[in-house]
Amino acid sequence: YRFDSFIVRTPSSSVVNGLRADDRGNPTYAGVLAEHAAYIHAVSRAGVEVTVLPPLEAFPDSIFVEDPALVFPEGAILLRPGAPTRAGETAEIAPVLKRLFSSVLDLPRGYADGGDVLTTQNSVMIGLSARTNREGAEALIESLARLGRKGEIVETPKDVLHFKTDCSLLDEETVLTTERLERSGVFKGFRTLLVPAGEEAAANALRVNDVVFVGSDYPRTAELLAAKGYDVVPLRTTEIGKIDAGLSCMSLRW
Ligand code: CIR
Repeated sequence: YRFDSFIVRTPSSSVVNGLRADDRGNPTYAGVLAEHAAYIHAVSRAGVEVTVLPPLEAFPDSIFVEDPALVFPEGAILLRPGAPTRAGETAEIAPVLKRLFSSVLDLPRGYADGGDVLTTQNSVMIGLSARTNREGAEALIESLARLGRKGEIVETPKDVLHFKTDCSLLDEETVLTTERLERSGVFKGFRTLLVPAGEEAAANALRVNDVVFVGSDYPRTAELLAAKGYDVVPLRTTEIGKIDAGLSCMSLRW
């Protein structure tokens, strides 16, 4: 959760057509732009340098740069997003990563979305989901090994978009998660904090250096984290939430 650098991508006007499981109406373009701008401002204040990539009209979900790649201080891995409309995002981010990282690997087969990947100190958890299949997860373990990282395959709760939709790392020992994911037992060895019932979407929080960003629609989660001693900063995710996104999705971090 200690980061120096972020990559984000400016939303294109096509973002209003982003993928979603349940249609609660399109987000507004102005609203997404405002949430994105506030995110850049807030993470910059948390002490990271932000590279802002240009919008891509052809890819409505390309604002969610977390999904087509994985980054570590020691190198990057280009992924193969599981949604057909997002597959082309990898080729768009590849040249940027090749400029910034000396080692950039390709996922050789299968499908994997970065939203399914939780990096902790000792391992990289890869959640199987509708976007990440076993073939992709196994291939990713091989790529991670080439970067000196250990990968492990875990399950994402049914009907949850991504593994990280339901969890985020608060510090080396602590994970914020939902009751349904914690029940699966994946976080053995971690201290877990559960988001209050009704605030499941708050589990996709984002720890950056000394602060924890939490969706501003989830006051009870913010209160819980503040009571545990975290420095909580609320960020609006109302519009991006309509296309199933949270705070981690909008950046690549290392
Ligand atoms: C999608 O369905 O792919 C986008 N509408 C949302 C992606 C959110 N990304 C993430 O959780 N890493």
